[in-house]
Amino acid sequence: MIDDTIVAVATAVGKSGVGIVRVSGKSAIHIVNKVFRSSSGKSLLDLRSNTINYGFVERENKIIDEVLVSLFRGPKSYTGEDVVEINCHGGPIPIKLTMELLLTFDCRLAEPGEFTRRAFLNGRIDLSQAEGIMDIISAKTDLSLDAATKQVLGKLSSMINELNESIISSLALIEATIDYPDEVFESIDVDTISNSLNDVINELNNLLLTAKTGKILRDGIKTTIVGKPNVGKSSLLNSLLEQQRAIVTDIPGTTRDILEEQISINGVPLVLVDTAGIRETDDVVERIGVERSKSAINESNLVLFVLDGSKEWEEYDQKILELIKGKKVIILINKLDLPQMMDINIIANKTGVENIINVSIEKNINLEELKNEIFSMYEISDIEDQTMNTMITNLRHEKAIKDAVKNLMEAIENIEAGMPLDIVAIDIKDAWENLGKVSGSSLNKNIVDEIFSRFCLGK
Ligand SMILES: Nc1nc2c(ncn2[C@@H]2O[C@H](COP(=O)(O)OP(=O)(O)OP(=O)(O)O)[C@@H](O)[C@H]2O)c(=O)[nH]1
Ligand SMILES: [Mg+2]
Repeated sequence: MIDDTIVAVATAVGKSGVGIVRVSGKSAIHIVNKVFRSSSGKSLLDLRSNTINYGFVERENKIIDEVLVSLFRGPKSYTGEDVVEINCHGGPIPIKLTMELLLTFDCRLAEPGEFTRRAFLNGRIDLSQAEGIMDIISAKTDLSLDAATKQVLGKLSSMINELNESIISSLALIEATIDYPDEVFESIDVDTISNSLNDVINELNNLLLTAKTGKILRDGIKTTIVGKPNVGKSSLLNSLLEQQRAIVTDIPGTTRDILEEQISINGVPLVLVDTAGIRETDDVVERIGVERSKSAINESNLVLFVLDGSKEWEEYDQKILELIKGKKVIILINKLDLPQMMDINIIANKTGVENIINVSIEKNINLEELKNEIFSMYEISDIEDQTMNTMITNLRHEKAIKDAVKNLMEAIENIEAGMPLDIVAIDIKDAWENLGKVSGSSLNKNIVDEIFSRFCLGK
């Protein structure tokens, strides 16, 4: 039973139209009532649920801020408890003073994700819905948002719950046979059970097929731009971003540190990383930049290797090629507007890379082809169609479902091999438990705590 009251700022820090202080728990209404004077003269305790009330936050009869207070009485609230939201003016000082004042009463600062954790513990939402809420907040594109919203609306949960129901039915049949071997269930129908489990496996496998695209939508494709100094890496970042974000000059070694920006290509999020040109250098700052470029390569899903087509392939191009071995790579032979010293076929032979495009970043030649290449590489051309269906976007869900499929396959194998039914029952129970991890029903407290600790403050 949760019996303390929590408070946090629910909006981002900085200047804005409004800043919201959120209070949830048994004493939420009582506490806010002590600091809020409504213009109607009514006590917050007497006001109806789901109302917005105009008034003032006051400390010892002195006005701190003019506010709107939203009142939600539990259980029909975000957390399932009494929730009060104070809409202050969005400056840091009114919010800070209101927070300080509230904390002089019987409440404490919320931990990250604690409001949503309470919603989960009070049965308002399950874990996958809670994770979906976080994904909505950090959605990178409209399509990512779409997938997250579906998760919050419980599409994944209800599908998983249905499959778990079916697993339970099979388990019940087996358990009955174990408990009452001489009764009606004397001869268990092996085919019925394995068919039913097979249906569940098929559905889960279909769901697993969506995981690759789902993860791309949620996390984005981390794309690192590498190459020697002066080949046009920062120009590429600027061109894809359609803004002059990175400094571009004709001096080799312009970019010293890595620069990260996000773009959307037809709804697919790309996390673009511009790096310092890789070469041997005595300059300490540049050397650190080069080291950072190398670790950015390791962390990326896709590498865009930029070459200067107006120059010949040389030692540093070769060295970079070795650094990006094993990565998904697209080579861009840049500066197509200048006389060319590189031949696309020779570069293909030299590097073994299949995806090579001649471009001029400055003159915007063939950059559309680069986008198409990324699309076909990740098989995401039909991404909008895919998002119509229920998707898995979360690694944790993917693992739980994969484990459940494994358990069910073992169960079928054992049942068909005529193994004792109590052994089969163990596999089926494991499958049920693994699927339950998606909604959080079968997770222990530590794991749940760990998941919510990754949420942001005030949510
Ligand atoms: N002719 C021509 N010049 C280009 C093209 N793309 C970039 N450049 C020029 O190449 C020079 C280097 O461009 P940057 O984008 O700064 O190169 P970089 O790879 O980021 O260089 P470092 O940050 O030093 O590693 C600039 O003078 C650009 O204007 C192109 O397509 N054609
Ligand atoms: Mg640069």
